[in-house]
Amino acid sequence: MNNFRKAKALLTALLTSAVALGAQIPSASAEEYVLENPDILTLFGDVNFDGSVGLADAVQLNKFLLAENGDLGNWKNADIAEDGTIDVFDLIYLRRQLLGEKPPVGGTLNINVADMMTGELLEGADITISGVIGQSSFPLGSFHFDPEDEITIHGLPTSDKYKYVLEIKNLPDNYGNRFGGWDHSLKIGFDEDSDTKDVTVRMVSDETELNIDGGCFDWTKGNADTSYGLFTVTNKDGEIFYQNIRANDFALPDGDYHIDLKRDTEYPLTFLDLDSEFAKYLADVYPDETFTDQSKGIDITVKDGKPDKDVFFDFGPIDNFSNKITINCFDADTYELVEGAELTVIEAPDAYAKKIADVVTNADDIITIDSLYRAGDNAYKVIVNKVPEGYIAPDEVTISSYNITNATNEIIIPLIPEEKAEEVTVKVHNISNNKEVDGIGVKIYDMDNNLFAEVKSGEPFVLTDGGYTAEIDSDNAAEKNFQALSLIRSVETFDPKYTWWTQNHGTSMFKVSGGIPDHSIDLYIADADTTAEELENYVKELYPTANMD
Ligand SMILES: [Ca+2]
Ligand SMILES: [Ca+2]
Repeated sequence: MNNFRKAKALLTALLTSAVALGAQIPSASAEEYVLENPDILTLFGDVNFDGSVGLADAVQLNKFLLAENGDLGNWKNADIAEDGTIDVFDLIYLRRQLLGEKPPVGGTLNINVADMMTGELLEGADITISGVIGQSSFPLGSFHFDPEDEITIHGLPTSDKYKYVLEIKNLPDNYGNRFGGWDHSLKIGFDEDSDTKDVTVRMVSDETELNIDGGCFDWTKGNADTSYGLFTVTNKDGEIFYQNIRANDFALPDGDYHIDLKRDTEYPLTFLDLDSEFAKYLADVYPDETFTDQSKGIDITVKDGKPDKDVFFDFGPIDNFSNKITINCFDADTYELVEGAELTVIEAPDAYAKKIADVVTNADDIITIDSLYRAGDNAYKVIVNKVPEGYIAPDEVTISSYNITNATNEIIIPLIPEEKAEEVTVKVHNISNNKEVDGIGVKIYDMDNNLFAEVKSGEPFVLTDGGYTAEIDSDNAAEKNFQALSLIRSVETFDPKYTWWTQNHGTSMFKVSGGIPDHSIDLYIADADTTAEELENYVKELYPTANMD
């Protein structure tokens, strides 16, 4: 039991997780792991369990049979005739095999390394090969690929319990960068009816044009995403061209291919089901798109370097999932619902901008709109067409939602009684001379970071209650030969002790409550040619307690 050679265990788990992350497989050292259960067939004839079959194996088997040495490195490997006992017939076969009189028992793996596009065999790759059974793995050796002499391994178990992992350790010249699109490994097994497996590792050179557009398409958000899964690409004979490539653009030579997608996302999404409610919704909002059943993958033909279609897998929400929005339109002073505000709800205002409802608010209920399928940034916009007399309201409110999860997204429209409203003015100061500069573009963002309004410094405007960030439009400032500065003061105390300052992005946070801002909104610029040293002096002069860290 003590002379069992060390082997790797748990490599399967390691490979799986690394592949899922699209990460480079670490070069697992065979010495790091010990195969706890040695009663696993790894290589027919490898009696002493050193990873290869040779004369030493016959010697050890002979000693065992003569009872000179009671140990076998791996008795399963020694049972070449596969009859459950170790006897002289196993030794006879092994001897004849070593003399070339008998073919090796078990399967044969032939490995080539070739360019993806030309099929030309490549020199310079080192490949480490491991066998995997269950959660354990065992090394079969490292090989340098030579185009004159493909890598061949005999004596392998061929049952479907056994898989073989090829890890590419060194890359041929000019195949360094693109190989990152690969998973750095291939996991293969023998076909049921054959004890020979030919594998070509196909590599994409740095210069290869990625001629296939691919990815996943999230139709709830209307955008492509590469993080939702991994492609497996095979040709019509089942040969692997890519085993686990991040769903993105890739390269293929002319031919017929099948592409499957392995889901690799935590998002509550599913492949588009053509019979779902969501599919009917898509047909309505994207009338020019055609959708096909992709549940069994996508077939493409590449001819003259061009595919007959793109490879995008369509995703939608899980069946019976949708979102709803509620619209809460209330008096900012009394918090009571306001009757008679006229609103229009627009879906996907930045994309297909579909009007989904015209509503008039009432004093009894919050408005609810359900069965909504749009997610992402600015999924919905409510345009405030008209409010009862005496109220000031925002022109529109947008809402973003993360995913379609039967969530309720609340749209809040506070109406400010005119007599309660105080006008808000953003002041922009030139720190070089401490004078206010009017007419500088300022963007007002709400707490969800949606652009709420664009104003000019010095010009009064009205804001509904809520938290906001005012930010200098730095392009506009630059056009006027200024640079925007950030002077962030302690938010908790609003003490005029500025904690740090930086160039390029002048921002200030403030809150509006009952139509009244909680503090004056001051932003800072400097003349464009002001040096960093000058700036520091200006800040120290104005604010001696400023912390420059
Ligand atoms: Ca051996
Ligand atoms: Ca036997």
